[in-house]
Amino acid sequence: MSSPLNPSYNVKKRQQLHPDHILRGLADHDRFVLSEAITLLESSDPQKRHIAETVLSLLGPPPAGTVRVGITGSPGVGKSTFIEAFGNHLIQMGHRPAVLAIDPSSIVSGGSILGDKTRMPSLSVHPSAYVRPSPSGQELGGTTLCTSETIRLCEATGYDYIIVETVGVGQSETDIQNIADVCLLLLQPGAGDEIQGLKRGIMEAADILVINKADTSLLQLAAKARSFYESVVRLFHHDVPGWTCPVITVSSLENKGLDTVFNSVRSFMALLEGGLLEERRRSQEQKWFEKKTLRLLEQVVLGPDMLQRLYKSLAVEVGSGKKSAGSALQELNGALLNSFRK
Ligand SMILES: Nc1nc2c(ncn2[C@@H]2O[C@H](COP(=O)(O)OP(=O)(O)OP(=O)(O)O)[C@@H](O)[C@H]2O)c(=O)[nH]1
Ligand SMILES: [Mg+2]
Repeated sequence: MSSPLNPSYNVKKRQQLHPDHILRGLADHDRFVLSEAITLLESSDPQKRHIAETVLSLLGPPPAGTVRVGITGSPGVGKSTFIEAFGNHLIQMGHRPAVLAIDPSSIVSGGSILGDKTRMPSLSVHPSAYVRPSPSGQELGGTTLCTSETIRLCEATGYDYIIVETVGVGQSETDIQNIADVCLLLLQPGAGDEIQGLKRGIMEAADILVINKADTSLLQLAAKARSFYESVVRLFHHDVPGWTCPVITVSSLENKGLDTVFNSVRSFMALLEGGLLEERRRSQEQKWFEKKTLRLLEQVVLGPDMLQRLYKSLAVEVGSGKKSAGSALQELNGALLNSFRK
C-alpha cells in the first residue's frame, strides 16, 4: 500500500533497495547508503539479505592498504573509550576509521543495548569516521555472523581502518582472529589477577597488549602491570615470525600512548606484507565459509515446521529430564532421515 502522505515513498524505497543504487552510494562514500546496506545484510528477511549479498558479490577484491583491527578485553576495561581516542588519533594521521561495535544482545529477549555509540561521542559524529553498533545476535564468539561482510562494505565506502569491538572475552574469544588482521587485547593496571580469568586462547590471539587506564596518577601501578605482562607474553610463541607481542601503556582519557599503539599496528602490518596478510585473509574467508555453511545447513535441516517443533519439544524434554540427550538425538535422527527419504 502506498503511503497516503507521500505517494512516491515506495518508489524511492525500491530504488534505494536496488544493488546499483547501493554500489553507487558506496563508491560515493555515502555513509547513509552504507548504513542501509548493513541493515539489509543483518535483516532476517531473505530477500533483503539477497540484495546485500548481490552488492557484496559485485564489489570485487578489497582495496589495498586497509587495516582490520580487532579489540577485545574484559567488560569495562575501556574498549569503547580507547576506540574513541584511537579513532581520533587515526583521523589526525589522515585516516578514515570505521568502528563496528558488537553489542551484547540478549539471546533470551533478543534485545540489544546499542549503547556504544554514546561512548564514542566525538567519533560517532565526525565526518571522517563511521560508528555502527550491531547486535551480536545468537553468535557466541563476540562477533556477529555478518561482521566480515560488514567490514567489506565499510572498505568499499572508503574507510581504511576498520575497528571491531567485541563483547567481553568470556565466550569464544578467539573468534576475532577470524576477521581481524591485528588483534589488540586491552587490560588494566592492578588487575594482574585478571590473567587468571583470561583463557590461554585470548593471550595467544593477541598481537598487541594494551594496558589501558595508565593515567598519570596510576603510572607506578601501570609500570608494574607492564613488566608483569611482558613476562607473561614471553611464555607465548607468536605465529608471525619475527613478532614479539608488545605491551603498551595507554590512557584513553588522557590521550596518552596512542601513537605507540599506532606505530605498533603499522609495524605488525608491515610484517604481514609480502604474503602473510593474503594468507591470513584467505584462511579467514575459508573459516567464514565453513561457519556460514553450518548456518545454512541448520536453516535447511531445521527449516521445516515439523522438524523445528520436534527439535524444540525434544530440547524441553531433555532439559526437564524426561528424556536422555542420546535417545532424543536418536528420535531426531530418525525424523530427519524420514524427511529426506520423502
Ligand atoms: N581513568 C580511566 N578510566 C577509563 C579509561 N578508559 C576508559 N575508562 C573508564 O572505564 C569505564 C568503562 O569504559 P568503556 O569504554 O565503556 O569500557 P568497555 O570495555 O567498552 O566496556 P563494555 O563495552 O561494557 O565491555 C568508563 O567509566 C570509562 O570512562 C582511562 O584511560 N582512564
Ligand atoms: Mg564498550
